[in-house]
Amino acid sequence: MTRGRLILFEGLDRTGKTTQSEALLKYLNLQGDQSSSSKRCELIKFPERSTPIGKLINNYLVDKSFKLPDQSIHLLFSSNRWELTEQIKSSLQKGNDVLLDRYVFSGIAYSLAKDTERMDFDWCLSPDIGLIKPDLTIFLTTDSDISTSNQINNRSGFGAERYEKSDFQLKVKAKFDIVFNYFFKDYTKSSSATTSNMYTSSDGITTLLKVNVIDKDIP
Ligand code: 2DT
Repeated sequence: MTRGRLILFEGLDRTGKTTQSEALLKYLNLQGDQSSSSKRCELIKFPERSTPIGKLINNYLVDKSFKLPDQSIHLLFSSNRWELTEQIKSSLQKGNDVLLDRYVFSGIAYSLAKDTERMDFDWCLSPDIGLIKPDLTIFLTTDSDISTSNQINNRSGFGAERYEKSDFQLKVKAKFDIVFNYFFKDYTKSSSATTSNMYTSSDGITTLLKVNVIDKDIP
């Protein structure tokens, strides 16, 4: 049996990762039904908040008075990915496709954006070393010409959780560039917006889609 595909949606908050991954999930599952195979596609959203570690992460995100060192929360996010690794592998081995909403790249970009002393790129990557690598990564971002701060900020519900502040999001955007330049050979070339890789959602936010096959392995 051929192994299923691991497809990752990455990006800043409110750029449509959840909308797009759910749409693809629906599409792939409909296709599965038509081909009378028993293959199913599943979607895993990181952080996966229902696990023991996920519950801790959720507390940290929703309760801004919940204090944890930056290093500890970084390791918890990575640990949460490890918690799900056997499940992901077993689904792929059954031939099922697995879609991910955030993964290693969010882990590195959000932690780097905190500018914590001695938490550099290598430090941030190291707990994720050995995780299964995605076959395809779809990165959703806002075009650099767009004033992301106001657009993202005006989206409904934005601001309720930790990290949902426009100045922090701008820092994360810059760190995602560093992360993607490291992992994807053609990242810079694919970064300019054309009508074919942009879409505008119902609330008028323009998102830029960058589709990349990972170049360097997560070591
Ligand atoms: P959602 O809004 O997508 O639920 O994410 N985050 C996520 C990290 O800082 N490190 C990670 O490894 C992951 C997966 C991004 C909640 C927040 O958690 C951040 C936003």
